Amino acid sequence: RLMKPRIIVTRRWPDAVEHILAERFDTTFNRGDAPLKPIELKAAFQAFDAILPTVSDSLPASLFPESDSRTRIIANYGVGFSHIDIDAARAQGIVVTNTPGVLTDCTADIALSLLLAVARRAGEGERQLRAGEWAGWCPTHMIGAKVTGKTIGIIGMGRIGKATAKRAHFGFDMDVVFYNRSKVDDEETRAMGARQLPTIEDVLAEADFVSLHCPGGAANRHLINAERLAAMKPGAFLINTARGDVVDQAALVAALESGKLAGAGLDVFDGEPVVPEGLTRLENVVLLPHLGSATEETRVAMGMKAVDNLTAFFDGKEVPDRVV
Ligand code: 8YV
Repeated sequence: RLMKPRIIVTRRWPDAVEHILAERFDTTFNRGDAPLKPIELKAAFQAFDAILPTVSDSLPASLFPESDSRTRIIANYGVGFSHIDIDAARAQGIVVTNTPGVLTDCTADIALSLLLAVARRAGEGERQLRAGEWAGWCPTHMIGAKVTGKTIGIIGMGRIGKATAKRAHFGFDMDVVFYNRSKVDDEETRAMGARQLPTIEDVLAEADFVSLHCPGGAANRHLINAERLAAMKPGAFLINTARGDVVDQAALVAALESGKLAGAGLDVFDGEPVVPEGLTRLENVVLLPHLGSATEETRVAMGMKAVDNLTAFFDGKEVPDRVV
């Protein structure tokens, strides 16, 4: 190539990856603390050959150009891409890539962290201690729910669902039941100590902990609604490290307030970074600011995947993690 492709990086990436991007491409970095505004993203389609967005850059159809997009590839930093209208991308012949695989372990670790923290009241206990309100050890102080030996129900048995199932089964001796749109290989299911059930309701009926690992977006919007929350076992817990829109948050608050659910552990929210007051005022929830993939190793590996996708694309080679 004669000219380096012009690309825009919408948020601050790990230094190691930014260096490589700056070397290989004519790179514009957003140095502000805030995400780009919709109008800036819209303009980016005319000014850049590639856009490298994150989950905080919503790209609905309305931001895509009607024709003559300069942008030919959107290399998403993250595995989930429900913030990008892929039909609009397809219509414009824009390639979309993601970063699968490299964040599986860390996201499953956060799912287990949330599960343990909410069951054993870790957040609540820490708040009490820091507030100087701990009255001392007592046999009946801050009693939580035992995790070991309980049943976890996984909704969406992809890479992260499987990694979560294995941790739960081998680490905490949990029974694993799951729902997945397609059939998971029997041998693989057995190896995880798991059972695939035909419907989401079947999973909800058995699970002490329900952990969500399906994609977000229109197809799964409010998959966990008031009706399904009512179908969960009394005193069960909900864990969400997938996408906020999979859960009807208002219905979740109601189920937590009524005591139907014992608690929830949430890493993702509908309309991030806004978290409704209905959730923040509750004691029986553990709330994290979307930390699933937030480790040095994983964030660098995610960036390197995006670099590989862009490099392959501009070299005219097969693009490894193409979703559109
Ligand atoms: C990222 C995620 O932090 O990969 C995903 O789908 O949710 C997280 O790993 C986020 O998407 C960054 O864009």
